[in-house]
Amino acid sequence: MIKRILVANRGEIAVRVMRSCKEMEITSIAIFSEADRTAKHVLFADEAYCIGAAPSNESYLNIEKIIEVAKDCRADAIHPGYGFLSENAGFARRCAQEGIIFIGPKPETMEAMGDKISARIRMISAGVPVVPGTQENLESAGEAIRICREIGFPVMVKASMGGGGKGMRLIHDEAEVEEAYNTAKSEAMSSFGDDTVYLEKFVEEPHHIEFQILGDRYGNIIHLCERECSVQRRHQKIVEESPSPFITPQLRKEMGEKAVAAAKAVGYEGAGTIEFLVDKHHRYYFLEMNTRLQVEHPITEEVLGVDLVKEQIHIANGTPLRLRQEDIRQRGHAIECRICAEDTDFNFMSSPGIIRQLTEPNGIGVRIDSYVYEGYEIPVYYDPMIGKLIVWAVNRKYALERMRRVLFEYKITGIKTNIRYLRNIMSAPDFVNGKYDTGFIEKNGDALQKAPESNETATENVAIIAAYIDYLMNLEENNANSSSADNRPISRWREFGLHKGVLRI
Ligand code: MV4
Repeated sequence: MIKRILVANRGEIAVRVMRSCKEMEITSIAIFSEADRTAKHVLFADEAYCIGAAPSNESYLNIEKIIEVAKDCRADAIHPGYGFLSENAGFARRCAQEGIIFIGPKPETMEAMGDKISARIRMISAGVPVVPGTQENLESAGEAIRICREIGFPVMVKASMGGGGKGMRLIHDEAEVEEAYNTAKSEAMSSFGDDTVYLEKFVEEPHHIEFQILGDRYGNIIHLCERECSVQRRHQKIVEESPSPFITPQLRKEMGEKAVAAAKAVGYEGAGTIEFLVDKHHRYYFLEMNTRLQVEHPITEEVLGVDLVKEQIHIANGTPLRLRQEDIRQRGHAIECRICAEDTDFNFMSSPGIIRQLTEPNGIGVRIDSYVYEGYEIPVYYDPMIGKLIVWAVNRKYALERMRRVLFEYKITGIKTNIRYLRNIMSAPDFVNGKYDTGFIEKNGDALQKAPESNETATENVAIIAAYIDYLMNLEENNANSSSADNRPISRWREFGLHKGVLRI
C-alpha cells in the first residue's frame, strides 16, 4: 500500500495532488526549486526538499536528483502531475528500476502514444477512426506532393514526435508543399531531435473534444465522458466545459466506446485522455492520447463526482477499478477558466510579479484550484497559470451565470491577469449559445479585448472614491495615534461590496 507520495511538480497541481493524499492519509512530500522556497505546495506538504536551482532543467526536470530524493525520503510512489516529467517514459523507467511506483501508465504505453505515427497505426488496428493521411515517414518533398494530391488539399504536415501544435504546418495548395515540408521537418528536428513527419487531411473548423479514461492493472477500462476544449489560443486552452454543448447522447456513447477501444489497444493503466477532432458533420477522428492527468480534469470530477487523483492512486496500488461504466452518469454542468498572470493587451505576454491583494471567489458551486497568496511573488521561470476557477451548476445556463459572478468576485492586484478577457468570453454570444469551435478566439479576437462594460466602470469609480475616503480615514487615525503613516493598512478598494455602484456614507 502506498503510504508516502513524492509529488514531482509545483503550483496548483502539486497542491491538488496533496489534497487527495491528505484525505487518504498518505504522507505528501514536496520537492522545490530555489525559486519556490515560499511556494504554496511547499507549505502544504508534510515534508519538503530543495532539489536545485530555479530553471526547470536544474530542478523539476532533473530526473536523477528527484530519484535520489525519493530514495532518501523513502517515498513509495511519485506523482508527476502534468507537464515537467509527466510524459517522460525514461523517468517512469527509472522509478521502476528503483522500486518506486510511478503514478501513471507503463513506459511502453507512454512511448507508443508519444510517437504519433505509431499511435495512428495502433488506432487503425483497434478500429478507432483517425484523420485520413499517412503512416510512414515522408521521405521527400516530391513524395509529399504526390500524397497531397491523393488526399486532396488542404493538408497538414505534422511531426511524429510533436503534439500540442508544435512542428505542424497547414498546406493550402501544391505551391506550398515544399516549403511546408522543409520547415516542418527542421522545426521537428530542433524541437524533438527527430525529423519524422507525416501527412493528414486538414479537418476544417474542428471541435477539440477529449474523453477521460481510467484503466486498471487487470485490463478493465472505462471512459468518464467528454470535455469540450475548443476555446484555445495558440494551442493553449483557456476555457473548458463538460458536457460539450456540441455533442449528442448518441455521439457521446459512440466516441466513448472508441476512446475505450483506443486505451485497450495500448493496455492503458491509470488516468488518460483521448483527444478527438470533430467536424461540423459530427465526424470524429482520433488526434492524440495524453498519458497524464490534465489541467482541465476538475470539470470531469465536478460532473461525475469522482476524485481522479484518488482513482490514480488506487490504480497504482493495484486495486481493481472502483467504478463500472454503468455507474458513470453526467450530472449538471461544469466550466473551468484558467487564470493566468498575463497582459491580454500586450500580446498575452506573461506578467509575473508580487500579488498585492487577493480575494478569491467563494459560495455555492465554486471550486478554486490555485496556489497563490497575498505577498507571493510569481516566479518568472515557470508557467504563468496561477489557478483555475471551476463552477458547477445544474445546467449550462446556470453554470455560465455562476462563472460570470465568480469572475466578478475575483479580485487580484499587483500583477496583470486575463480575468477581464475571461469575462468577455463568458458574455460572447457564440460562447453563450454554445456555438463555437476551435476558431472561436480568432473569430472573436477584438470583442474579447474590450474594456469592461460602462456600469462596471461606474462601480469601479465608486470603489475608488470609497478607497479615497478609507485612505483619508486611516491617515487621520494614524496621525491621531502618532504612528507612522507607512503602517496604515493597504486600502482594499477593489473589495468594497458595491455591486450596484451605490455608496452610503
Ligand atoms: C489538426 C487540425 C485540423 N486537421 N489536424 C492543433 C494542435 C494539435 N494537437 C493538432 N492540432 C490540429 N490538428 C488536422 N488533420 C487542427 C488542429 C488545430 C487545433 C486542434 C485542436 C484545438 C485547437 C486547434 C487550433 C488550431 C488547429
